[in-house]
Amino acid sequence: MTKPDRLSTASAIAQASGYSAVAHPNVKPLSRPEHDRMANAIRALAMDAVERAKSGHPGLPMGAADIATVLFTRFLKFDPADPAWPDRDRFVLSAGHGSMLLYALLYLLGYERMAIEEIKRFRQLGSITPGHPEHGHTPGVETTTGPLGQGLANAVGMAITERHLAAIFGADLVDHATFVLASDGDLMEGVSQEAIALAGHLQLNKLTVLYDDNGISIDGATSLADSVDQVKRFESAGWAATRIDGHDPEAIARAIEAARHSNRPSLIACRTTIGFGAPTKGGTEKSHGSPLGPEEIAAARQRLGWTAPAFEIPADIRAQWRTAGGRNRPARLAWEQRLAALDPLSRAQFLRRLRGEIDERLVPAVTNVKQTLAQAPKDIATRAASELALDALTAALPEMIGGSADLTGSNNTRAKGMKVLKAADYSGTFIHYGVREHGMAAVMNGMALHGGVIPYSGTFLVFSDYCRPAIRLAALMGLRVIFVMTHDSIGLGEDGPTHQPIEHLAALRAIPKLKVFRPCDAVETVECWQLALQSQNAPSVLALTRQSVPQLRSGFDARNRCASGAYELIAAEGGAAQVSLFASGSELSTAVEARKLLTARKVPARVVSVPCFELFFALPEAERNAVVGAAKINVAVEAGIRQGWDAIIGSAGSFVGMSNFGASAPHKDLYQHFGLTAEKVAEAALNKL
Ligand SMILES: Cc1ncc(C[n+]2csc(CCOP(=O)(O)OP(=O)(O)O)c2C)c(N)n1
Repeated sequence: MTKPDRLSTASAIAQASGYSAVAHPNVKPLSRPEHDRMANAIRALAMDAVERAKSGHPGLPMGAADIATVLFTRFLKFDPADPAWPDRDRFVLSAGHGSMLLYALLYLLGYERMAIEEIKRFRQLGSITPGHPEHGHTPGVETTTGPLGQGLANAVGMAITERHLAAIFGADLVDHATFVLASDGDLMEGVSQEAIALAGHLQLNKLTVLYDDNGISIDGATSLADSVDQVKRFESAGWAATRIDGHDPEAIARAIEAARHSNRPSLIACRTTIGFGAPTKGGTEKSHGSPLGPEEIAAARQRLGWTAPAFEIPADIRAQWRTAGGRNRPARLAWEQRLAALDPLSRAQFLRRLRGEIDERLVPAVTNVKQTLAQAPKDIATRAASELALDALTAALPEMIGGSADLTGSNNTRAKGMKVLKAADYSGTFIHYGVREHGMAAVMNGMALHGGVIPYSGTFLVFSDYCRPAIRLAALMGLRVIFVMTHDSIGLGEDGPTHQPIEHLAALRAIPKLKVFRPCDAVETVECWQLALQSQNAPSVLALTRQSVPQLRSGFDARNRCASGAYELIAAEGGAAQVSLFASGSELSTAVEARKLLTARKVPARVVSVPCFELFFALPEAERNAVVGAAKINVAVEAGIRQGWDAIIGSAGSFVGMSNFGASAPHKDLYQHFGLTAEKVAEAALNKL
């Protein structure tokens, strides 16, 4: 489907309107021809890089070039000399497939590492220009985008964090905006609704979504599958929303200027032509995700009046882009002076938080809780133990921002004295995310990316499936986000099989880098919290019980025994162990009971607690072997599926667990019914003797 009307409307507006810039400090108004040439530099680089790579998405960069040019040359606050400047505005390209837009901008603006060679190596191994933008890989890229919708939700997390830190440290240090470029696909994804609703509710007025409203996706016109009025949709969620011609620089500037002064988050739906400038493929899905081809590129160059050879930017245009890139340097230097003038304590605290360094108060806080538990053991649910831990940890670490997807009382994630973060008071540290697990997880990624806070949240473990795309991205980006996931097995009881996790532990353990903790009692819960907080470059899940469990760790041990992922909890009695019993979480006590039965039968057995596979598998082989031990028989028990356990118990080991969905009943009946009992565990061992 072609959209010649849009193409010609845009060019007509372009020719007719003298470009009168909106007044803005630091910015010299551009003439319309100057603007066009700067935008065309983006278009040319996108066409050339995709062509050379023989893959990629030229349509979005070409269509959104005018929006990006206005935003980056006149509004966005950043300094290529310091891509990590904490008070920079954040720009999120939520439509990550349009990565060449971002790479072209970084090159043109003078980000040192984005040399033209990197543009030429678009999508090649070892380049900093991968197919979709990757945070931590390319300076200037704020977040990893590609799975549509995630970037928009990340941006909401960034905007929340900005408001929160401004409330804590003041506007002299924290005063920046967050901009998102989102596509049709971003807005079709469900996660966008969760994020938009939360942003509207929290009145995040420094958040602006620039919607690349080109009416085209991969299958063709979006009208094939969508008839949402996005402006009304955003308005109903509490946003200011407007529709403009996305090829009219003046209209773009006016809309951004209005957004800057809005008391609500802003949507600017920018009507654009995908592949703007490409004579036959522009306006159609043909320009979305494949090289345009030499002929179309030559014709597009002619149409755009672009005469420079591939990958070459005329010196005057380059100079204009570089001037735009350097224009915020005075603002950055002034910010650095304000930081230097701050009292030393506040400055140290601010910088420590931004570096993500855990305060030294963490370890004493953990030790304190462990000492209390040693003196007065507690047979409580691990979710309740987590609350105990959080009371101590959040008091010690003000950077912890908690929350729950409408299960606060069930997840026990709101610690004593935590104020709620809300539109009227952003200084709070607890977020009611509403029933929005996916949005919550993606928002937390944005918070961690922003820096200065450690986000954690709560939901039921079974709903980890609803968070999974964002958890995966947290792992891919190496972010410290912490997911408290309670009701971690059939042990939750009467809510039944819809709420009982079965395959979830295995599925989460399958995500590279993610640490899945399943502590067995109150002491392990505190230790796992410590490890999750110290895991600066990886996310963690804490799988916690609804039901009470006995405290198996008695006495005080200063070591964090969970740090090795698995350890011998109880040695064999009456000779060398013939049986090793392995378990995690609530099934540890089952293993301990089974050991008693075996010992009574004169079968020496040991019990190994396995709170975290990932940490265990990271141990050197000799240490792993020592923990696994040399008993003839290995038995593992976990109220989940077997998958993954063979790496510990071997394929000859026995597994007592679940192989099908659970049922609705009191939890003790379910453990009996599904055979998750000490008798069955002992029997599994005896059968092999
Ligand atoms: C979650 C997710 N689903 C599917 C895709 C594959 N995909 C990439 S772009 C796209 C849609 C393209 O349409 P639009 O968002 O309007 O981008 P444009 O065509 O304007 O570049 C799809 C389905 C994806 N990247 N993420």
